[in-house]
Amino acid sequence: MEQQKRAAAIHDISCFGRCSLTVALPVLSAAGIEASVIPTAVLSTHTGGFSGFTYRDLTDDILPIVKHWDSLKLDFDAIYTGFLGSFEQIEIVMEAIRILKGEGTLVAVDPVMADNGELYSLFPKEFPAGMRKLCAAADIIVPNMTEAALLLGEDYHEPPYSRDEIASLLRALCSIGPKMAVLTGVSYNEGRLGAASYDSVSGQFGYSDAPLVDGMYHGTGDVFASALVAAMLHGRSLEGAIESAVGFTVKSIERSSAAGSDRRYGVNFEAGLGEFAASLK
Ligand code: PXL
Repeated sequence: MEQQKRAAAIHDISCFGRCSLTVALPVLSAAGIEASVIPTAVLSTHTGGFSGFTYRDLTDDILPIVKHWDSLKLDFDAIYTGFLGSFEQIEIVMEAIRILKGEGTLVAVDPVMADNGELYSLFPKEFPAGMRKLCAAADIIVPNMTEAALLLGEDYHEPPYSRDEIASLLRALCSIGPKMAVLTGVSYNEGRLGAASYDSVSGQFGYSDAPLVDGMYHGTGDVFASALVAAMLHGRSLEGAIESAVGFTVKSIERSSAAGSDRRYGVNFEAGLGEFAASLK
């Protein structure tokens, strides 16, 4: 019997609007991975399109949780970080990684901070420089095109992109420190959207895409990155993992689009969990 994998997911809890931990936990669990959590903040909803949301910052809780886990000598096959609740949490999460990372732990950092060319208004302008340091401590990072531009101090532009441009962005992202980089929101042709990957150790590039479903649904970056981490913990190659994550994400978007759901509520990934889990066996 193969040993069950264990992951620590470090994200906020947005109580309504599927994203961050309300996505990461079910995706990891459905994939048979034991999921532990460190919540970075608790919000009544995510910040994308709702007004009046509550916000409880959990910065002071993170290291006590980590230190208690350390005293229990817990080990993790993956540490997967996403939305952080404050600028100070960047250093704190780096410390958490130093404490919890063991030999063979996959450290996946989704530098959640921006979209559509804009830094989230919640974050100070120093945030991307801080996030760059956290990315340096990762094995794999999963920025969208806006986050990649901010991490590299480059200008963002709308798609389409050229293959050369994406290849040079991926190389530059790996030169920050991670062995692997995955870029989301990559479109080479109008009407298609996907993700591109680069493994700086093997030198291999990958790309997977699908027909674009019109409009932007909230939480899709978290659906994608959670599925990517799950697939990698199941031993998929980086290219295999992006293909699996793109498929899972696109089908989730298609379901919500067909149902005419509110884009702020996130996507119906739940109906695809069984198929996703079976595909990893
Ligand atoms: O899906 C990214 C995300 C996570 N958590 C919170 C957010 C966002 C994006 O807006 O607001 C609280």
